[in-house]
Amino acid sequence: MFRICLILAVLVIAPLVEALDLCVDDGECLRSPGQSPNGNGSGDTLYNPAQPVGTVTVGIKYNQSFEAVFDTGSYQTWFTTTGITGYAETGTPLHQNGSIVYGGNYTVEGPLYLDDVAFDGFTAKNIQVMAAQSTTFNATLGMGYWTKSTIGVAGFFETLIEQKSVTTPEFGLHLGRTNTPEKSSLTLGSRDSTKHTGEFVSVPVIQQGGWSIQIDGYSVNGKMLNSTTPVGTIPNPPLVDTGTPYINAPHDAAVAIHSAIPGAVPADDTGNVWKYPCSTSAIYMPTLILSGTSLSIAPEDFNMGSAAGDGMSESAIRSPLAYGWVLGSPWLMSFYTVFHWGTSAKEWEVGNGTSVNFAPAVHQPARSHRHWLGVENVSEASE
Ligand SMILES: *[C@@H]1O[C@H](CO)[C@@H](O)[C@H](O)[C@H]1NC(C)=O
Ligand SMILES: *[C@@H]1O[C@H](CO)[C@@H](O)[C@H](O)[C@H]1NC(C)=O
Ligand SMILES: *[C@@H]1O[C@H](CO)[C@@H](O)[C@H](O)[C@H]1NC(C)=O
Ligand SMILES: *[C@@H]1O[C@H](CO)[C@@H](O)[C@H](O)[C@H]1NC(C)=O
Ligand SMILES: *[C@@H]1O[C@H](CO)[C@@H](O)[C@H](O)[C@H]1NC(C)=O
Ligand SMILES: *[C@@H]1O[C@H](CO)[C@@H](O)[C@H](O)[C@H]1NC(C)=O
Ligand SMILES: *[C@@H]1O[C@H](CO)[C@@H](O)[C@H](O)[C@H]1NC(C)=O
Ligand SMILES: CC(=O)N[C@H]1CO[C@H](CO)[C@@H](O)[C@@H]1O
Repeated sequence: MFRICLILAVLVIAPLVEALDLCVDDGECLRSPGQSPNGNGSGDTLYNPAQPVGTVTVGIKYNQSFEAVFDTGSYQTWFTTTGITGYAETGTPLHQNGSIVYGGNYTVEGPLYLDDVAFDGFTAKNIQVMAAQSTTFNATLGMGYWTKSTIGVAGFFETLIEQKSVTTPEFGLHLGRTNTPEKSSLTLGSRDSTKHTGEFVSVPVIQQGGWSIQIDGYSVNGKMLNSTTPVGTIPNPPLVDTGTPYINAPHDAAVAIHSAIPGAVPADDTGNVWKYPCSTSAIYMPTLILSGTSLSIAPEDFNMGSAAGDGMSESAIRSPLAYGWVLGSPWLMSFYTVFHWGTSAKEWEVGNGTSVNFAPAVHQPARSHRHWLGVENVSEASE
C-alpha cells in the first residue's frame, strides 16, 4: 500500500464531540451511566475536523438559513442568536430553557421554541428548537435516535417520519475525506447507491440515545484482540456519532489494537493518542466485528496525518473519553452509513428493525495534491 505522510496544516476548532447527556429544565435528564469526559490529549491540534455541515432553514414567519452540523449523537436542534444573522426567535415560545452538554464539556443553552426546520426541501413542522445564546458553532441539527416516547419531543427526523415526508424511515450519510476536495452528502428518506459498494452490514440498534450498536469484537491482521475489554456494551453502548472527529475506544482496547500494529507507539504523554509508521501495510488496519462481519477501516481514514514529520502517522483510534467506543468521522468516511428507524410506527421501540447499516464508501480518487478543507459541507441531495 502506497502511503505518503504529509505535514498537515494544523487547524484548531473547538471540538464538538458527542452529546453524552441531555438536560432540559423540567428535570428531564438522560445521562449515560459512567460517562465522564476526561480530557483530550495533545491530539486536539490534529483533530480531523470533518463534520457534516449543511444549510438548514428555520422560521415560520421568515426563513433564516444556518450552516448546521448534523449530529447523530444528539437530538436537540439549536440555532445561535449571536450576531445580526442570529436566530430571530420567530417560533412559539415554550417558556422553558434548554441545555445540552457535549462530551467535550461544551454546553449550549437557551430558551426553547417550537418552529419549522427545513433541509433539502424537507420541512419538519413545529419541532423543538433552542435559541442558543453563545456558541462557537452556528447551529446543530440533532439526528440522534431519541424519540418522543422517551424524551417527550420528536426531533427533526422523527417528525419527518410522522408527517410522512419521507418514504423510507432512514437517512444515508456519505462523509467526504477531509484531505480531498470531496464533499459530504446526506440523503433523507433514501440511500445513495452511487456512494457505496457491496452489501450493507446491518447492525441492530440496542438502545435509544445516539445510535447505539453492539461491537462483537475487534482484530488486527486477523488476530482477535478483545481479551481484556471484550465487546458490546462495556462501559457504554458504542455510538455512531458524526460529532466526534476520531474513533474513541476503551483504553485497553486502544492499547491492544496499537500493540498489534508493528511500530505503533503513544504519540504523547497522555497515553490516549497513538502514532504508527506511515509504511504500515493495509493488513494491519483495525477491524471491528459487527453483526458477525469483519469491517476494517480504510488506511486513508485510519491515517489522521503526520504532524511531526517523523515518518509516523496519527492513528484515528484514541481513548480520551471514558465513555467507550464512539465511531466518529474516520469510520464514517470509510463506510457509507444508513441510519434506519425500523418498521414499527408505535413509539419506535428498539428491536423493531432500527439499525445502523455500513457499506464500504466510494470515494473520489485522492489527488496527488492534498488539500486541507477543514469543516466539510453537506451537498444537498436528491429525493
Ligand atoms: C420560506 O421558504 C419556503 C420554502 O422555500 C417558501 O415556501 C416560503 O414562501 C418562504 N417564506 C418566506 C417568508 O420567504
Ligand atoms: C431562562 O434563562 C434566563 C437566563 O438565565 C432566565 O433569565 C430566564 O428566567 C429563564 N427562563 C425560564 C423559563 O426559566
Ligand atoms: C467543565 O468545565 C467547567 C467550567 O469550566 C469545570 O468547572 C468542570 O470541571 C469541567 N468538567 C470537566 C468534566 O472537565
Ligand atoms: C456563523 O455564521 C456567520 C455568518 O452568518 C459566519 O460568518 C461564520 O463563519 C459562521 N461560523 C461558523 C463556525 O460556521
Ligand atoms: C472476541 O469476541 C468474539 C465475539 O464475542 C469472540 O468470539 C472471541 O473469542 C473474542 N476473542 C477474545 C480473544 O476474547
Ligand atoms: C417490536 O418488536 C417486538 C418483537 O417483534 C414486538 O413484540 C413488539 O410488539 C414490537 N413493538 C412495537 C411497538 O411494534
Ligand atoms: C455549503 O454548500 C452550500 C450549497 O452548495 C453553499 O451555499 C454553502 O455556502 C456551503 N457552505 C460552506 C461552509 O462551504
Ligand atoms: C478537558 C481537558 O482535559 N482539556 C485539556 C486539553 O488539552 C489542553 C492542552 O494540553 C489542556 O490545557 C486542557 O486542559
